[in-house]
Amino acid sequence: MSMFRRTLIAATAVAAFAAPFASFAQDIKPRLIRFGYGLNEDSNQGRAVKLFAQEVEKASGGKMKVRAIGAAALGSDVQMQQALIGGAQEMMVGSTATLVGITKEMAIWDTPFLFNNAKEADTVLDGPVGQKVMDKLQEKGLVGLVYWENGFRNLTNNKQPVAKLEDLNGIKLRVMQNDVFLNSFKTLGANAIPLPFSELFTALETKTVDGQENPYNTILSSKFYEVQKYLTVTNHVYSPWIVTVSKKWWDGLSKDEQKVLADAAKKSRDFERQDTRAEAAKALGDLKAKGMQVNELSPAEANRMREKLGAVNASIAANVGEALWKDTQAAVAAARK
Ligand code: TK8
Repeated sequence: MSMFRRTLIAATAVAAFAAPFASFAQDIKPRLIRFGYGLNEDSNQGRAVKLFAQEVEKASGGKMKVRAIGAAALGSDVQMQQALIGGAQEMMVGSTATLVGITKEMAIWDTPFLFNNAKEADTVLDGPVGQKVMDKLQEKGLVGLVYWENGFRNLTNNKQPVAKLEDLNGIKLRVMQNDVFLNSFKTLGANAIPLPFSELFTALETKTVDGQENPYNTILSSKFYEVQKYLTVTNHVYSPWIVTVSKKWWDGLSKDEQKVLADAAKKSRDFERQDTRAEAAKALGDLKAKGMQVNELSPAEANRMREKLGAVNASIAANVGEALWKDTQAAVAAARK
């Protein structure tokens, strides 16, 4: 056997052996990633974090380990954001709405009735406008990786069925800690009370508040049906979740390590959206079966609500900047074509 052939065989053997363990040849160190989230482990959020963890372990040859910590055990969205900024926690997922205090541009996603369907949301969030808003986080010590779907939000309460605007009068309604949500529901006549999600179940149970608004998936996975009788189909806003990383920590990672996280985040996004949509499609039936009384708004009442909520648009545009407001409207119009 010639020297050349022998070398070739040896090289091929090494390549064949090394291929499945390609990550070992990469610049990857042992890393522990504390990944916090607010919902229960048994939720669309929990399932997607689990998938992310598996993908990271696989792609890093087991070197990078994700410790998933749900049910707000590491704190509310706002508390975790601060931990990421300070470098005390590596990753989290939560609503974009809870980031508005840090990055005001995030409020663009709180525009009532911005998207008519999930396809429009995906197109705009994954497009240049979504990226631009996400990149704004870097100035504040956070790196955004992907948007996940929280979903279209619907109203529940324990007082009475909400069939018309006036039925909201005086209802103590928990809203996210964010001025757009606060103003939106004040405008509709509710007594809007900002609270972190982690305190919501107890607040409903003890009747500190009468109602709340969240996607069907969350109403189901957080067992709000145990403490809420009435559900009104309002779809008043599409709520994204966003996966974020501590910039302090991210900047110390190698390019290969950053790529492992970015790729796994994309996989988790695609999985999460599918899983969430499949669950949402049957969740309303499940909630009825659990005893919730569900009503839809008449087209006339839905229009009244839409028109009233239009009043908050001007202040959103002023807060996020007219340029971003216009770019977003144009991106939505293009996605609609
Ligand atoms: C979970 C929250 C939740 C949001 C809310 O941490 O607060 O109502 O919808 O998903 O981010």
